[in-house]
Amino acid sequence: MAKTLKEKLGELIPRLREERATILKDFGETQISQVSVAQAFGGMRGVKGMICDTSVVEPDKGLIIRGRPIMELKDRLPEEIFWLLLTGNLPSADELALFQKELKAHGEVPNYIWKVLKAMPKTSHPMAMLDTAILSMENESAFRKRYDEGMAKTEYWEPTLEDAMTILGTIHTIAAGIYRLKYKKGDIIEPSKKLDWGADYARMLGLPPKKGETYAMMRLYLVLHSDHEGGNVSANTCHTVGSALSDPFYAVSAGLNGLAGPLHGLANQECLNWVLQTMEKFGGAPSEKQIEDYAWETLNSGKVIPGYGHAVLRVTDPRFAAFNAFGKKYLAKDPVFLTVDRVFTVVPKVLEKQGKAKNPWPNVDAGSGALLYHYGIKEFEYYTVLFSVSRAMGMLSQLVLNRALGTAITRPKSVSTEWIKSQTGK
Ligand code: HAX
Repeated sequence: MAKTLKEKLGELIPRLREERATILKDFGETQISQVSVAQAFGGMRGVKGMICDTSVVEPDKGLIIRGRPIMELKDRLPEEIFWLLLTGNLPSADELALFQKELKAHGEVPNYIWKVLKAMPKTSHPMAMLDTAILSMENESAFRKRYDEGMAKTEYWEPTLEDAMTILGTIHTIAAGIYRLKYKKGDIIEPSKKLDWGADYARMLGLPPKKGETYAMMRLYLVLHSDHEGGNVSANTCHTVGSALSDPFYAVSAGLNGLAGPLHGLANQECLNWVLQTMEKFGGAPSEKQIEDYAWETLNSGKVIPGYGHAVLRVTDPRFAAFNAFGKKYLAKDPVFLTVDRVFTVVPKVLEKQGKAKNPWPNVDAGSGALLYHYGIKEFEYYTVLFSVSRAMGMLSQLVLNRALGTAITRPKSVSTEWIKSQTGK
């Protein structure tokens, strides 16, 4: 008989705890990283100081989830990815069906969430709306209730998983509701009993299915954005807040607040904006020369070119490549997609010539917007909400594992500039 995710984790967690105890006992004093003054001033880039088992990002390969390069996973369902992130294996067909059923059973959005959202200013950013909704839903937290009743540390992961199911079961419905409220698209659409998570999100947004293409695009989008190891702003913030035993509603809402920054998740809204600006300036899909001129204009005015560069990656992001391949298959003649594709030919050369960015290649945000735009989501300030629905899987799987392994409260040591000067003799 198929096992539930909780049963699977219940079998796995004792082994993980044992492994961690052995590593700490045998290698606890082994050095794995050093920190330079530049790293201390520079966002701790490259400092190895935390554990994340759900995925790794290799500078020359990109995202690898549990040993599988993201390109191998691009045709999977997001629900399979969540299971993989947590357990290290893909679910069987029966396990997947059971998990999807469970997720739907957690799918009711409390009515007060819609009231909170409707009370927000009409000009609120959709990310502020999503983060507020998730935070407001803290009222539902199983973790908080169990903690208040008094639970053993070894049980922390169980209500964390329960909260994760509640967040994942509802976040796509909330996100779709925000879209329809904010952009006056009509009544909020109720979740379906039949469709999978990704397809249902597309349906609740009110997008025409276009023979299932829209559903396929949404599944791909949700798979590609699901996780990006533990040190990025949203994952790291969620981890830090969760490490204080704040429940998943607090932690995920906090992580999403980080995702709302233009150097992180908001880059996708900035990115399509930049592409549309070039199109507006040149009256349609611009030529390579026109894109080159506009890229220099952007750089010379002291701005970054959104969608390019990365703190870790040093090659074209495979997630960009996956979006680009989808675009070439289904919307090759779309002028916005054509422009994105042309920007890809031109901008890396411009950034290389400028010589500042360590990575001149596109990241995930450079490619996703053209697809969303094509399938009818024209309000690009909404794009980070789509990213958030997906990234909730990564943040939540990391949270559950950290509670299972009893990861300590985050507390790195900061030093003062005076201390740095005293160490360097200046
Ligand atoms: N355009 C212009 N300049 C860029 C650049 C770009 N796309 N990418 C990097 N640079 C510049 C940096 O601003 C920095 O300049 P200063 O020395 O004047 O400060 C210099 O090149 C070195 O930066 P880096 O070491 O290559 O990059 P960082 O690790 O500091 O930053 C960023 C990584 C992703 C924030 C950066 O590449 C950037 O701002 N890119 C554009 C915004 C973007 O696409 N963000 C999304 C990233 C993916 C993500 O997290 N999505 O959620």
